[in-house]
Amino acid sequence: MSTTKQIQWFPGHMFKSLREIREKIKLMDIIMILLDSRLPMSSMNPEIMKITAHKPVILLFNKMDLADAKVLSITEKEYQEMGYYTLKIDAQSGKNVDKIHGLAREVLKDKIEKEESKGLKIRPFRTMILGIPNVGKSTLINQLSKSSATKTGNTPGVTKAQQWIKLGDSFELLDTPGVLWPKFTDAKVGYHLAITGAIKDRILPEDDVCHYALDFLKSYYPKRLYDRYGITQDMDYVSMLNHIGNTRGALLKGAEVDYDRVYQIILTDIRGKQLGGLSFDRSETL
Ligand SMILES: Nc1nc2c(ncn2[C@@H]2O[C@H](COP(=O)(O)OP(=O)(O)O)[C@@H](O)[C@H]2O)c(=O)[nH]1
Ligand SMILES: [Mg+2]
Repeated sequence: MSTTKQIQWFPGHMFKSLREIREKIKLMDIIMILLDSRLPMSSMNPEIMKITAHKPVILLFNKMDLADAKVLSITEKEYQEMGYYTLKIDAQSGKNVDKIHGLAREVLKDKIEKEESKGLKIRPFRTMILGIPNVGKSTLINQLSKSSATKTGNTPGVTKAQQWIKLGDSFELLDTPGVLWPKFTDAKVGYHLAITGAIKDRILPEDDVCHYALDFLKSYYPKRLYDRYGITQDMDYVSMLNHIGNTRGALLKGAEVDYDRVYQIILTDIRGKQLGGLSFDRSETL
């Protein structure tokens, strides 16, 4: 994948957002980087790893409910070995969101002890929530703001600095977009991003995306593919599409298969977990 293509896909506002992050980073107590659990490598922006190298960071593997738990745990360990604190979450249901503050306290333990020994009261941690488009930033922000035990008034520090948004009692969020572009290693990553909805459907031709998706499922999750659609191993791509179109009634007038609808069926099924938890980033595919 050429650099030109990459820049087309990830337009100016993402570069601007990175610049803003770089400028504001010194104000932060801790940084939250959201990764997509189905793509924990491709959803990590390479620049942000450098920018945050000397800051406390927690990696939140969001959409854990959509990933293949076994593969995810392996990748999580790899990140931990790199020195990252990690947590798997499902921001939509709220699963593990209540553990984020505890993890942040653990990461900031020394600083907290120092402040407490001076008799200082621990204030909410200042943070940024960063991640690629659609990874779940807004969903997490909503969950964290709900998680307040006591919805009391603002602390003076908050009202003074308008750009800080209070997230429950635990965090103050800097009002930056926090949108990063994903890591591109090769064309496969583009397909993974398209399948999971991180890049818009119209960027890559749906036909190619579905072709890739069915081949991928055939290699890594054959039983689930065959069970879901009644497909057999000997079917090639077009036969699979025809089979799905016919059995699902995705037909045009004259009983011709409506391929656009078949693509939608496949992508909607994958994204909606009809084929179970899937992991696209795996050492073999990167
Ligand atoms: N299944 C699942 N869906 C999620 C999760 N978190 C977010 N979503 C969905 O992912 C989509 C994008 O989320 P959003 O918060 O808008 O992403 P943002 O672009 O990073 O702000 C929405 O449809 C959310 O409902 C999660 O943990 N699990
Ligand atoms: Mg958002």
